Amino acid sequence: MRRPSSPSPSPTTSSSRSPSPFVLFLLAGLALEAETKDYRLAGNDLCPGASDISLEAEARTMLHCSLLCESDIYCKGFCYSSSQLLCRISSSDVGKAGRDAVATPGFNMFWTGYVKGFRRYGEKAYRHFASSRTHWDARNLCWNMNASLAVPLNAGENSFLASLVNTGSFWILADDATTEGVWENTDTNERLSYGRWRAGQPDNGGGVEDCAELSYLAEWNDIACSQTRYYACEIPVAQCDRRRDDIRCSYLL
Ligand SMILES: [Ca+2]
Ligand SMILES: [Ca+2]
Repeated sequence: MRRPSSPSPSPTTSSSRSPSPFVLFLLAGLALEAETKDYRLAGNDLCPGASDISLEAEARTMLHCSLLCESDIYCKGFCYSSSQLLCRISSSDVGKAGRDAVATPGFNMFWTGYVKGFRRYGEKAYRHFASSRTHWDARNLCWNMNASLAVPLNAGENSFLASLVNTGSFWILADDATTEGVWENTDTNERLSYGRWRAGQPDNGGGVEDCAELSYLAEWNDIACSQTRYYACEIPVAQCDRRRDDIRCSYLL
């Protein structure tokens, strides 16, 4: 399974005005409401092009529009008109930086992915999300942040990731769905050379356990990919370039 598209890391500034205090208030509320997505004004008088709109619906407020986006796991952004009370949802990457967006008077465009709170370890930074998802959906939510589901490649990374939680377990980017018993990075299909399995694992329980979880004890176990777990995303810090206004730099604590 491959990543469907390569997100662009360096947005241009198409936004000429700052969000109003009212919008900032709404965004602060959203940050509390939604653990996994937050939204940032990406441009005034802009919308993604018609072919990038997956849903148009009436919405009484920008908050309502954002909640439509929140409830759609593939939503990457929306534009909203407070005069027409119209909400347009997009699941495409194009609007993230305002590039390829279309001048649309009266609409403000918002984009997801400006998530802070990643903690650096070595050349990567990680954040744990306390939101239960399937393995597939967890991967998508990380992609929406220009990140990927985290996978420890050595003992140091494994311990650091596990230290993000005090209890339970969460998804990591590892599966043996292609060839039973051969554990791969789910995005790249590259075979993983590291794995710290709990004693007796992986056991492919019931013949259906093809995705890996990492416990707070820093041990791996295989479970069915359709189960829901919390998850952690990672970004490669080495690629974050502050001189180019790379949004991934803004994720770091
Ligand atoms: Ca298996
Ligand atoms: Ca198992």
